[in-house]
Amino acid sequence: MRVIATAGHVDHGKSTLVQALTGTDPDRLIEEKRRGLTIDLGFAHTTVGTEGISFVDVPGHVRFLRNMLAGVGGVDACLFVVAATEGWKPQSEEHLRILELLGVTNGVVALTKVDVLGDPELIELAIIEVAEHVAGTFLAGAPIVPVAIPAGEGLDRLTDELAALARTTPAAADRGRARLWVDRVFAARGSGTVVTGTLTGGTLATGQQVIVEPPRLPARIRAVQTLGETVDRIGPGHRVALNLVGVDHHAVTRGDAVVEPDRWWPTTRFDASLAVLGTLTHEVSRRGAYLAYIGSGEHPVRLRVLGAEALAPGTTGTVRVHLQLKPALPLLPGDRYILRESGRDETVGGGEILDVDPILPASRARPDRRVERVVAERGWIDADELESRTGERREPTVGRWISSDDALRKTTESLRQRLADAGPLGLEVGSLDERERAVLGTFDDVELDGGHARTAGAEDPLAGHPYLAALAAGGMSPPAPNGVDRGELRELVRRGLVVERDGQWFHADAVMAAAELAARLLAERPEGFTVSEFRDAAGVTRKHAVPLVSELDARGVTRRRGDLRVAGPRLPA
Ligand SMILES: Nc1nc2c(ncn2[C@@H]2O[C@H](COP(=O)(O)OP(=O)(O)O)[C@@H](O)[C@H]2O)c(=O)[nH]1
Ligand SMILES: [Mg+2]
Repeated sequence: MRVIATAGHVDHGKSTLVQALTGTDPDRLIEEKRRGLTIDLGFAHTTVGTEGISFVDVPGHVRFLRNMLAGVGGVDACLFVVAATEGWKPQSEEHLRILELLGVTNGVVALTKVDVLGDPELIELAIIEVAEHVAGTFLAGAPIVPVAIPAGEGLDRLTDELAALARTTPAAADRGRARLWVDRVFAARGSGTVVTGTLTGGTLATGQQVIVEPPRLPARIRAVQTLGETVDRIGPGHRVALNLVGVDHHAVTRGDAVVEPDRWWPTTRFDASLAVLGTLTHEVSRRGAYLAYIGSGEHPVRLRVLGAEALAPGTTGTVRVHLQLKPALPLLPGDRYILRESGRDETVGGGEILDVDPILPASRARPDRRVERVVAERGWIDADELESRTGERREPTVGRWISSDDALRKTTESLRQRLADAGPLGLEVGSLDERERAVLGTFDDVELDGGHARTAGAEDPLAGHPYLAALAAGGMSPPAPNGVDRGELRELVRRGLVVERDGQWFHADAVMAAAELAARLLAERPEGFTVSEFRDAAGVTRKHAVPLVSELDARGVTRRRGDLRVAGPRLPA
């Protein structure tokens, strides 16, 4: 299956040709039939040889160019129509430029109305003229097939050429990321909202949850149709109608997109390349009322030329595009757009979207399509975030993060430095951000202990802590921890080297000595001892005797009975 758009000046025979090839009149509106003029997009399909072709028939009249633009996004190839009687006309030129800017690379040309022209020599001349106009474009060398539609002349050959076109045009790419730019919305009797479009990028299936952007409306696909048939699922490169549950048809408009939830990063501004048409008679700068045609939509935009003030006709540069009405569009690098100037009503050029989430100020932005640039500008980016912004999945560098080499090196170096500078306790892991923690996890010489990270094998600096020595020397009347780092003190307590009770700090050995003293006292007086008796026996003041005795109670060495301490279950023998 290939989706092929018609193109060419008004009245040159596009719709008549589609009808002749498919048997379906693409002009479906009453007004179109009355005026004999295509206003909006028309659709028809046929099979040539073994290949299915869906035609998107576009209006040729300049007044309906926006409808033409809504139809040509996502098509695989074009059927370019030029009437032999009139030859190359303004919208022949404009449509060709637009298709080229949109990245269409394949097509055939039909030279219509050769029956009116009659003279074979004039027909030859008309073919040569068309060949000259398409020289240097993607249509250079494409077959130019003379046809006389009323008599059916040339239609067999055109059909053969279309079959060859369908065979040689690459199938629409499947990136596992479906997007359907909506070109029609209507309410189907009894079944809610139906949207149609050319499906690109991936597969959609019945029952699937989707989201309509930019209104950001969740919906479920109740039914999928293509070529008038109901199917369970449909891949890229097809004309598709989706029956959506959960959205009102008034809430969806042409230009919206149906996408899978959570996979996109809808944006209201982007950086893009801009190729300015050589036929333009003036430079392109930020001054001007511009319209950007993206997907099937038309959006007023503000423009900032990057790295220069203006772009001359025939040159290509980069621009930052701000969507003025702030619709957040689900875009990806590689998407094409067309830029028109609404004041002058002229096509200015077009290009490729390069960055859907530009983070550098316009003065410094140098966008291109490289994923590495997106990573480098940020240093660190979550793998899912990177995918939503580039459409590409990259293996995380550490944890769920992808980092530039530079950012990883800087983080590694600073972590190493901080570990070295951390002092006896080690580096507090809680003080690190998520990325630093992920990098720390890759150091295999680092051990984690009580929320601190220390280089393994390094001698335990707390063992020789000066306060420990002072406490040991003080015995049961130790010095207060004046000037001792609170974190270090906490760590000494946590490791059981120091005991804290009621605001007093003791060496663990002093508590052991107190327990032995209690055992001796109780051997003498099994009925119990008072705090004062303990104080006198230990040769300390009340300040230390009270917390020591409470520590013994807490440990079960002693038990309190009135004013006395009696033997507890853990009294040393
Ligand atoms: N005699 C003759 N008339 C043609 C031919 N192709 C198109 N026409 C007529 O040209 C007019 C415009 O055709 P239409 O398909 O509406 O042009 P479009 O605007 O390009 O879609 C119609 O009246 C057609 O019948 C042709 O090959 N020979
Ligand atoms: Mg038409």
